[in-house]
Amino acid sequence: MSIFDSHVRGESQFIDDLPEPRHLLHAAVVVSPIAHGRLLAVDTAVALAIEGVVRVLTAADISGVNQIGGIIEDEELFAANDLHFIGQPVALVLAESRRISRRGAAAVTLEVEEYEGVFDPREAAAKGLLISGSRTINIGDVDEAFSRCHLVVEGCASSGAQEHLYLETQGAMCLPLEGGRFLLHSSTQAPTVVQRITAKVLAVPMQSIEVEVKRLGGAFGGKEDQATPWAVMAALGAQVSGRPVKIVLSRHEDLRFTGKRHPYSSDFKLGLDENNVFVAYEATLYQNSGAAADLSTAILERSLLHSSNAYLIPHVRVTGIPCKTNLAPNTAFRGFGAPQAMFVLESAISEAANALGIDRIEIQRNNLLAEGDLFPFGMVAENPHARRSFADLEERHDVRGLRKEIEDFNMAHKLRKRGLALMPVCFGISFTSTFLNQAGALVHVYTDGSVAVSTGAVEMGQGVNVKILNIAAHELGIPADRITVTRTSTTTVANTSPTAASSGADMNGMATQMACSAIRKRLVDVAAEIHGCESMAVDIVDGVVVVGGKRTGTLWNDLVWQTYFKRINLTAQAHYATPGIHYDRETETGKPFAYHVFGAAAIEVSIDCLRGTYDIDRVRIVHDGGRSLAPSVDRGQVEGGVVQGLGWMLMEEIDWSNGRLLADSLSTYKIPDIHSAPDIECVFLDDTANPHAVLASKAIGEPPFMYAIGAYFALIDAIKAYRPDIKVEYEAPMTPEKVLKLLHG
Ligand code: LUZ
Ligand code: MOS
Repeated sequence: MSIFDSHVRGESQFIDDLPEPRHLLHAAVVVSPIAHGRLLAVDTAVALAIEGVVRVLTAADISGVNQIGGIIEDEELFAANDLHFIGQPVALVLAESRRISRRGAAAVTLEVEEYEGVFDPREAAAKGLLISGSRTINIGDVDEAFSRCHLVVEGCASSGAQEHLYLETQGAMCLPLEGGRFLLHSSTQAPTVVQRITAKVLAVPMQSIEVEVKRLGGAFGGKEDQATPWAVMAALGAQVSGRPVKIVLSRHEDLRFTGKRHPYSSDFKLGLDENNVFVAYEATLYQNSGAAADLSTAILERSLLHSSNAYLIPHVRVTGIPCKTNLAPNTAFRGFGAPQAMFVLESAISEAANALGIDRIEIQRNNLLAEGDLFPFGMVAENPHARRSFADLEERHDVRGLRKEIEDFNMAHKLRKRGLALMPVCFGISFTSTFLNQAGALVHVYTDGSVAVSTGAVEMGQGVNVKILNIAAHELGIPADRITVTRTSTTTVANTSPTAASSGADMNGMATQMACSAIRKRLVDVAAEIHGCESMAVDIVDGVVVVGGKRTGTLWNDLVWQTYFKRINLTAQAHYATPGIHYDRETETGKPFAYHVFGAAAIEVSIDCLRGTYDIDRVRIVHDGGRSLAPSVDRGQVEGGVVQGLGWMLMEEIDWSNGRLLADSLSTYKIPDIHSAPDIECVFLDDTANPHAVLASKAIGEPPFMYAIGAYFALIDAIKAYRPDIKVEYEAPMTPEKVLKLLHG
């Protein structure tokens, strides 16, 4: 039995599947039609005349503050005066049915004055349009170091946006309760954020808002911050109307209204010595943040902290600039700024390899982190498996032999060329905002021996509940089928961090283990009393009390009942705060991460030189996964992460025309499907028990995404086999159209 069985049977409920309460109102959003300008008037008369339209809410209906910005207070729930992007919410239509609410929204007319918009991050930076100040991490003496380099290469690299395309679109349903309280079902990764912002907008205390999350139909970062506005709107509608309100975005709305992965445009300069060892690296990252901060500053911080990836570079200066443009605020997406920064360095490595006329792999292998090396922010690399995973990968798949085989193939074939690239990954685990690294769990053992575990973690298909279940079963010594992991609720576990930063199982799992351990201790003491022995001699294995290594006749259920009978607490709450992490934003130094995840991938591609089409033939990975809490879940995360990364690097092209999203439906926006999912094989390094996470495990969610960066460079490798002297602009995604232009342009 897996907790995903209900998915297969179609029984899993998402927001739009919840039973609809009586008197439910449906809400639809009215948005800005222009990218930049002023809102002069909102005319709701025609909409209100439609039968079934109940109310139209605007900024004027907000009893608290019209402000939903989390890190920086720069984002209104409903635009009051100024319009900053196409798709920015202006009003909310409440109606008796979803269809009528949409008709009502279409009937609201906005009178606007349009201004020129800014869409390019470099243009925004030149005009001083920033979300907040730029930041620079710095180690060594970069200027001096460049002056003594054997080779210095410079260039630009840019990577595009990416749509999250979670299967379940954004949505929420709010039920007004008695006493001015609200029950808010939200498809969010961050129930506490939704609770806090809703309370602020509604001008009620947080205790009056109960946010409940059963599961999400995918999120990928897209519901870390951007599930909030819709939840707040549903709650505001419930507060104003006194009726339950549901809002669920259509796919088309979701694509147009919500932010994406941040596009970055960057300058790089990389210096090497005569042994091809990195000496100095300088980069400026222009982040296209969109029209409001959202999580952009945190994402930029993670970019800076991953700008040297798995490499040792002694002299580094990297500056990140969060540029304010008239696009929907861009937001968290698996990798959280790290992929963008890693792409820049890999582009620089490519330039260096070109200049030297050698394989990129020679440079990569030469510069991987070793024990005790320093990251540019002063953290010491501890147990870095960068060299080991890279070497293991090269050996296991005979990369030298493979290179030769590819060269032979390319000599023998004129119109089909193969390419190869390797990609090492080093990803820091912990929220870069240290205070977010805390989690909670509440565990109840009931008198029939069944167990309910609640944590702050949100299940979004990543399998965190399976892991928590396994941890509880392990700690209590009972079969997993005696345990259930309940919904996530701000009433059972309070003040939670978003389920994000790959840390959901690490932190909530640790809290679960602590709570289970406390209950187990009480049970063991009772068992010792029953059997007249020391607690030390007692164990619980497979639901049976074991004394001195021998199974007794006392079963888990008896033990639980006897413990209850003795009036001993069968509930425990625990709080976990990741120890030993800190970061100083003044000096840009510290130990922001509990540990790093390492690994390496080899990606093989082949291109059709007449058409520009290509195949990803093979992805081979060696991944440092610690001791897995759920091996099939981890394998799934690696495979899914790689395929999602391939989408970003290769095929998902997002463009805007004057701020209007061009590919705004699934007929024009294409993500990898089963046919474009390559043959992926992942070997997990053994004996890499991690001392910094629960049961020696390692976080899995985000790191594999970045292996896919190798595919971009494998394609360049293949293109160069056809046109050796081609000058490449490092602009991702590498669509077949771009490949064709490079081959024949
Ligand atoms: N979210 C966040 C994240 O708020 N802080 C982080 O450091 C982070 N990292 C990865 C993904 N989401
Ligand atoms: Mo995130 S990108 O919500 O872990």
